[in-house]
Amino acid sequence: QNDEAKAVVFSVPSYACQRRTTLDNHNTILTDALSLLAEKAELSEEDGRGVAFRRAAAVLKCLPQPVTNMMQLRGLPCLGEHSFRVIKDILENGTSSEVESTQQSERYKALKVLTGIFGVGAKTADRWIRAGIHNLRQLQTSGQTLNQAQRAGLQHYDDLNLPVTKAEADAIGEIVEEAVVSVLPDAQITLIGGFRRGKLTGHDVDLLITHPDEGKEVGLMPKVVSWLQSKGFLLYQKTTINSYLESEEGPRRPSSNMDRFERCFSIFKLQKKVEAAQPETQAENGIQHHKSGCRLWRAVRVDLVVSPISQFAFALLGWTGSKLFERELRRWAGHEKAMSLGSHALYDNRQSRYLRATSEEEIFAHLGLEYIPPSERNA
Ligand code: 8DG
Ligand code: MN
Ligand code: MN
Repeated sequence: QNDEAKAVVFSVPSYACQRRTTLDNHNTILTDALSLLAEKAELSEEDGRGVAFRRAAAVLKCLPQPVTNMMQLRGLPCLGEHSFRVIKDILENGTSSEVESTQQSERYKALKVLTGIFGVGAKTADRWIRAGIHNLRQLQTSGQTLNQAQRAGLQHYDDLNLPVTKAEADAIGEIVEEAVVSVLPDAQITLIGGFRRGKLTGHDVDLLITHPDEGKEVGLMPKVVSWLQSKGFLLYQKTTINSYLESEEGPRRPSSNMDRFERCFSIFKLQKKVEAAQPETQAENGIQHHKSGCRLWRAVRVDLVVSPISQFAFALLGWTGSKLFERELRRWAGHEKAMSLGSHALYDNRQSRYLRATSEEEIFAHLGLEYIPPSERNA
């Protein structure tokens, strides 16, 4: 057939960690649709279905050109019947009826608004919806009790749903660096998460802290948090202390996704860069107002993690993402290599021992994978 002869056929390995996925996505119309269906599944706690759509979207993200013909999908991995149907719908009609009806559904809209509150997951949102709560106004007048995270999330709702820019991430990085170095000189901080993969915006700022001397990093997080708090940089924080070293049995096989680092989930108060053209004015009541009437700061979600240097490479790899890339790395390790990969260590089940690594390159080598740099982990 003529169509078939013209169609470019792609060849793609089946694990996302075997592929190079840059931010240069040639199939955003298709991947946005599949990602929305993945999100709908995740919000409905259908995780298996969610992963299936994420995997399908990831395959299309790494293709070198736009898909124009269903024939081009022959031989591609991870595309199930459902994903095929969605793609076909878009190629033939320019839009997917399932995506359209999802976007118009009251339940989906409510789930999006409510889980857009920091500290609110799918379970809580579902409970509220069943209580007739579909928006923020209804939540505020409902008398539902909110925990501290959710109260902060509601208070800073607009700011936290505004993308964080790279410039803002760098500004936060400098503040955290000042805090860290003032309580522990020679400590090192690294920007991780989406910004390390080259994204220009993100939903938060992720930072990894370590120290070249093993053990020096113990107890660092509470000190950093106190410093930040004393300078008024924190609108909210929740710190969890490392239980990995403290566990009585000593280091064990890392359980897939569990994290035992010192961590801090926080909301920063970030001073905005004031444009020279808009000088501050002094109002009669003595309160400083900005000429334009807008606030001089914004709230930003920040995740801090502290790792001992011996686990740094694993933490770096585990926190750089993307989430699907991480999931696929662990699946590859388990299914193809009989190894357990976590953000602390890599365990070889056949040799019954941990495999050491001081760089991400070494971890990929242990796993028998070609090295994929952060900018190509955007699966
Ligand atoms: P974004 O913020 O721009 O939306 O994207 P991102 O930076 O890729 O996403 P993220 O939600 O900030 O997550 C960054 C990485 O951190 C991602 O690979 C997943 C990983 N991560 C968590 N929570 C945990 C956790 O509890 N343990 C471990 N090991 N990793 C985690 O988000
Ligand atoms: Mn992030
Ligand atoms: Mn994060």
